[in-house]
Amino acid sequence: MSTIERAEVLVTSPGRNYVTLRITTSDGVTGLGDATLNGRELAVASYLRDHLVPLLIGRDPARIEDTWQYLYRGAYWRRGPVTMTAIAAVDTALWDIKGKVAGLPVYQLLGGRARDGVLVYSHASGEDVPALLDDVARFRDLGYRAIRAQAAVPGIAGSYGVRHGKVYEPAATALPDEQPWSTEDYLDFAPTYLREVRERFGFGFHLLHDVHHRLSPIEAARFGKAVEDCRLFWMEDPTPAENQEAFRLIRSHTTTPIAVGEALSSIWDVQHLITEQLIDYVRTTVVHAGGISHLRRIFDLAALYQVRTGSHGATDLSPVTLAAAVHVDISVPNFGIQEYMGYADETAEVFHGGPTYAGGILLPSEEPGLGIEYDDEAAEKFPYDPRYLPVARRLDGSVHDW
Ligand code: GCO
Ligand code: MG
Repeated sequence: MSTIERAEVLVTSPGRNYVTLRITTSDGVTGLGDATLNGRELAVASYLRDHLVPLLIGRDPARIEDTWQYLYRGAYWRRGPVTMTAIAAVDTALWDIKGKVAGLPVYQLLGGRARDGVLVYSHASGEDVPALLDDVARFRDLGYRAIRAQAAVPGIAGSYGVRHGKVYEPAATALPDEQPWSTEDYLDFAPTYLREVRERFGFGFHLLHDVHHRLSPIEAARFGKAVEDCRLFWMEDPTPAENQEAFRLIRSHTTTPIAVGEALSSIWDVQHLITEQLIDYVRTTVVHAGGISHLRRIFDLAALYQVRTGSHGATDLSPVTLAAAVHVDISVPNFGIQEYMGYADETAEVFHGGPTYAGGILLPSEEPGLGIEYDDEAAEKFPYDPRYLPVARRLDGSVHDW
């Protein structure tokens, strides 16, 4: 029997910080799993290195579900982003190994293609409305069929979602940047630019918007109503989702579809959102929600309630997660859309391969396993670089949800 012989935790910063788990079997097969938790990277690296790696050595790499249950139940302490990200890395690496051993891409192990390709959305943004409109035009020219639109709120420095340079990167400072926030100004402004996007470009593509947890339930209801004529694909994270009940109130006021889940890490965190049909899209993904095995479980639950998938795919999720997500996306019946922002040029020096983009669609690699390789030599050029996400403060100085 093949056994797990080695498990290495690899930390590198090619454009941004990534934590990767590489498992090697006694037969010399390797598998990769992403373990990146933005701004808390080393907590997961330690969880893996100090607590999970010793448990993996000598185990049968083929027993993915058993290993998942062993690590989850065996921890005694349940859920939480650090635990679920660490377990996700192990699970993903074992799926990669299983694919390589079988000589099949992972999506074939998950049941094969349920569709021809994976619809993606990317991020258009601007410091003002003309800049946003130019950026939307650019993504239309690149063939995107779905585009997220965010513009800086006038007078609010560092508004969420605005790209500076080639890639959007909010974790940009060695200590958290404190950024101002005004709900009143946002609520007055955001619907106007979303409408301008529709007026200029029409309705022949999907338009998305991320509220990024900033509103109260009744404010979110007002926002959703205000943008109904823009026919958004979704409004994302209108309120912080710890309060699952809040979405009932939002829902009772608006038909704007709701997407939630990028900051949630288990099926229990999204249980009521799904079973009470309080959302339309569940945004959990491989790296933060327990890996391919657990994500499939969430998506199957969602399918029962006509909730579709819309996995998180920001740049702080490594190319290993993107590759794994696309294998899942192409194989599940209730796929909705996949976020895809692209990566910094340096990232491709470390992570080779992965899905290919054409005309608004991603296709999974046809290589056995996930189809991603890690370049140790290149990784060494990019040492860990501590970065934090910003913190938001209301204009009266109190802390808000960033
Ligand atoms: C998104 C997300 C990201 C998060 C980031 C936090 O929809 O892409 O909201 O931009 O802010 O992943 O680390
Ligand atoms: Mg988001």
